Amino acid sequence: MGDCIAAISTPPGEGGIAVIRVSGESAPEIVDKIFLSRSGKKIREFRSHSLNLGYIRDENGTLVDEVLVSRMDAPRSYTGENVVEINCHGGAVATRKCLELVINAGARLAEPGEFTKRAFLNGRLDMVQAEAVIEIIRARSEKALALSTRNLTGVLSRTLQQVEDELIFVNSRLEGSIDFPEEVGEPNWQEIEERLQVIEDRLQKLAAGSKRARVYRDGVRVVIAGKPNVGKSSLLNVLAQKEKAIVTELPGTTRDLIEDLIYIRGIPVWVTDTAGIRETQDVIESIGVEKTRAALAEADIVVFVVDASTGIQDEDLEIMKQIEDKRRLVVINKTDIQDRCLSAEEVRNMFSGVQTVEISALEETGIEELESALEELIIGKTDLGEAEREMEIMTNLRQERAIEAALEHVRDAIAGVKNRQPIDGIAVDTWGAVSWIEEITGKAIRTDVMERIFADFCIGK
Ligand SMILES: Nc1nc2c(ncn2[C@@H]2O[C@H](COP(=O)(O)OP(=O)(O)O)[C@@H](O)[C@H]2O)c(=O)[nH]1
Ligand SMILES: [Mg+2]
Repeated sequence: MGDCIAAISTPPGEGGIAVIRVSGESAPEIVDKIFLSRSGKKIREFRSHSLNLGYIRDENGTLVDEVLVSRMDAPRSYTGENVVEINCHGGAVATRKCLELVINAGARLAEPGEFTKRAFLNGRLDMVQAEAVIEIIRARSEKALALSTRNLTGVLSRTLQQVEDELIFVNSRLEGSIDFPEEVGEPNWQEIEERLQVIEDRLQKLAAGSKRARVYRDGVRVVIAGKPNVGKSSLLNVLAQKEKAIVTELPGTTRDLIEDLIYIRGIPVWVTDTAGIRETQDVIESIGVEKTRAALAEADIVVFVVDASTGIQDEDLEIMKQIEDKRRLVVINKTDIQDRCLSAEEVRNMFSGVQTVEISALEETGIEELESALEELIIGKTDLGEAEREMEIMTNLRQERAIEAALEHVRDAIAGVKNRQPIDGIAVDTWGAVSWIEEITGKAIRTDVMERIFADFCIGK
């Protein structure tokens, strides 16, 4: 540390503006070497957190770009160090040239994530917040973005802090009894157990909430299945709001898998339209049917489409058998046709109470209901209480594993208390839980883990 780093912090390519971020003790002096302000002032003389117009010039005094320069003094900056940001006109060549001049003036090119790493090391962000920065950059839906932003503001950190405080309190009771058996005596086992149970409950809710939140980041695979001509491709087109798949009145039109990313109530959903499953002599169609089987095996959720105008036929029964162990939903399509011969009740009776939704892909009715049913199938119940929503927190795999590990230690500790095991064994578990929590927040993170996390960032962040 200590040296001054620089990078282009805006995405590559042409844009309205590009920002070069320079961070380090000597950032103002370095940029001063190449900056000529309109007011004639040096950057050092600017007020902190103000914008100043001027020019970047090269070694020969030639002007490279007209820029706005801001200075943010330590510790009130992104990294917690002195930061100077140069807002260039977005041209790729001029921006690169400015960066080159900053480097020649004494800064070093930043590594991926190095700005955020410095923010962490300077205590501006904890590890959860630093990781939230990655998630925010990558968020693919508004809901995912909102959940990650909550982490940046410290919701997860605060929750973990409370759990840690509770654990440390329990520990102090246990250690007191270990270190001063004469004075302190036996711990109050009932109190310890109750407190541990509260901790278990919180961690448990956190684990469940983060699994739910993960769906918003990673999305799910939904496969539309059914016999030929029931309206699978029509349904995909309605969901995707575009003509993604070819629709004809000929059975066996769709032969290849057709996939699209759509958003259902903020959840990224990869929907796959498949070839209708049936016995066929057509070589191409039979390859399609094979692919369909493979897609079904990988699906998180299967939307099984049946045709209200034909009723349930042997082919439908066959398909239902193939998806028996899947999370699924039966969509009764073509309900616009007058002489329909299939009711939702019949379907439920036939398929042991499976959930049904009636739609018409042609007239686009029932689509709202279908989306609600899918949302519920994907994230479980949707009428969550305030407390459960609070626990809907974006975690990544590392954090999720650490929460699970902490939870396991707490459960072992509770079992230990119940079975009146030796105090020091129980204390080992409660300390174990603490150390997993500190691994998440970064208080006790290993250097190699930290390096790996920041390496995941892009340059300029
Ligand atoms: N009346 C009616 N016809 C539909 C509906 N959905 C699809 N179709 C028609 O059914 C035929 C087959 O549709 P398609 O989407 O290609 O079915 P797929 O083979 O399951 O993909 C086409 O002629 C569609 O226009 C619907 O809701 N109502
Ligand atoms: Mg089709």
